[in-house]
Amino acid sequence: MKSTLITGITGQDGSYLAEFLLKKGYKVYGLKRRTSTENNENIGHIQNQIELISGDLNDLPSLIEAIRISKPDEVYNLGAQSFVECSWSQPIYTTEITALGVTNILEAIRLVKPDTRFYQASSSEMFGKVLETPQKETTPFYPRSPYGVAKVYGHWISINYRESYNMFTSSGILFNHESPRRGLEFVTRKVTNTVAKIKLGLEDELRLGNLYAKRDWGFAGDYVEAMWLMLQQDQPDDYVIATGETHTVKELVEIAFEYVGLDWEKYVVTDPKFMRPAEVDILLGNPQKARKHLGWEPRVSFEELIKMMVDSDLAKFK
Ligand code: NAP
Ligand code: F7E
Repeated sequence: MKSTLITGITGQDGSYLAEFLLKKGYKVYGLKRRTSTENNENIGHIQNQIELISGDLNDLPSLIEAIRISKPDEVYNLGAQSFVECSWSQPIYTTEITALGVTNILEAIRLVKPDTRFYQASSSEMFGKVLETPQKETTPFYPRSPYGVAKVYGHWISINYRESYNMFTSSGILFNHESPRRGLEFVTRKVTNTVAKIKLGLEDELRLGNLYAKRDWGFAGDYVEAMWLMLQQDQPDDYVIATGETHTVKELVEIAFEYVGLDWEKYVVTDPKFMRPAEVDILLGNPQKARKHLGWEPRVSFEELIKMMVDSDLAKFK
């Protein structure tokens, strides 16, 4: 039985990946930081099948201990301060977890079990003020937020450990991926959650920032399979994971309101509070390499994704 350690197991991707690896027959360990109240909403349904280890990406001894306990064949480093907007209000903290945290977990692996295969959760936010469209593995990075800068560090330190120590480290440059388990502050879930509330008479407006930003949005359940595929290859490498389609925030809003039979223009209010100091205007990924080498394809379309999320939020409030 293969053993795996997932950092960020309580998050959106961590929970889908844990489910996926359990189905593949893995023994699944998850690193979980201490919180004052329970936040096991995403993993409650599989909690008796996984083993949680207390630790923090900012605390090297706890990571060393987690590697000792789990003796992993594969580590998936999904833990991060992942909300771009928050990275301006907490830039040092974001750097400590999202950038330096990667070195901490790589060091723990190098010291305890260097033959472990390692996945780093890199991000399309590294492309930022894009230097070419669509973006692919060779597109130069131009991050636009402290989060994006931290992810560039995490990406390069993973490559550096591959080249310095011959460790098996692969990075997935994942474009935005969403699901009913997405955090409520991210725009897709903010929209679907508020649309559900408006439909049920629990809310009367939706306040948003830039409606014209474009993103390449896919379904998180599809994307975790690509993470696993990267670690099953003969050689470590880096891959763009995306749908190859881009849509504006406005299109997302239109689909969600139309699905419940409401006119979005009656409810959406533009609020400067949600505008960013530096915006990423357009992201559009080219997933050719993943298609060719991993045989990976996204399955859920943009429209299906939004409808799935609206349905889930409606069911929750009903
Ligand atoms: P998420 O839902 O925000 O989950 C982040 C996870 O990291 C949570 O489990 C969180 O734990 C954990 N975490 C935060 N600080 C930590 C710390 N100091 N020590 C240990 N764990 C910590 O993010 P996601 O959407 O699942 O994304 C997974 C990874 O992919 C992240 O690295 C993200 O930056 C990256 N990524 C995401 C996307 C996307 O579109 N979703 C795209 C590209 C890359 P708590 O539950 O305790 O907060
Ligand atoms: O914003 C615009 C906002 O916060 C998307 C993370 O998973 O994907 C995610 O980062 C767009 C931006 O995601 C609101 O300005 C308008 O242009 O949902 P988001 P993100 O910043 O793209 C990448 C790939 C990651 O790696 C990150 O971890 O939507 N927008 N109005 C808004 N965004 C939010 N959050 N809230 C608004 O009210």
